[in-house]
Amino acid sequence: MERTLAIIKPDGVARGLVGEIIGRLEREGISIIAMKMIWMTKGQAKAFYKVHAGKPFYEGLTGFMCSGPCVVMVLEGKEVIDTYRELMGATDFKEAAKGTIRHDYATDIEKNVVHGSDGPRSAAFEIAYFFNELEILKR
Ligand code: IDP
Ligand code: MG
Repeated sequence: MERTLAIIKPDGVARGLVGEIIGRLEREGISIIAMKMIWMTKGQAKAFYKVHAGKPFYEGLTGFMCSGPCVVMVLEGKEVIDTYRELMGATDFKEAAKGTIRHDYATDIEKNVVHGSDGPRSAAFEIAYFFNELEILKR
């Protein structure tokens, strides 16, 4: 079993896509083992996205991530990191496969509706960034 961090970003929450995105996870058979709503400060967004520090989109991305509430979730399943990234679609929504979240809903590469960890190391860092062990279901 693997875990990954998923975020419904401020554009997804503001546009009323929370139910739609969670429905897609449930229909895929992915287990949600932790979930909450947060509104990050700029400092929290910058530390979360520190791997992108120095890139041209870092300021815009972190400003956007603290512009409104997000839903953060821990997902669990077999190969869930890749399965969820497939559900999200490519970073550039114009290249995202039909039927993916970004293909269907993204309007701007800086926003992108959803976030997902890109590997086991980033998943471990990102889950611990938002959740302590008491907040994650054990089954
Ligand atoms: P990912 O979200 O598909 O893992 P990353 O390359 O990790 O993509 O980028 C993180 C986030 O930064 C993206 O989801 C998107 O919001 C933003 N981003 C990535 N590339 C660009 C870009 O070229 N212009 C503006 N924003 C970008
Ligand atoms: Mg990424």
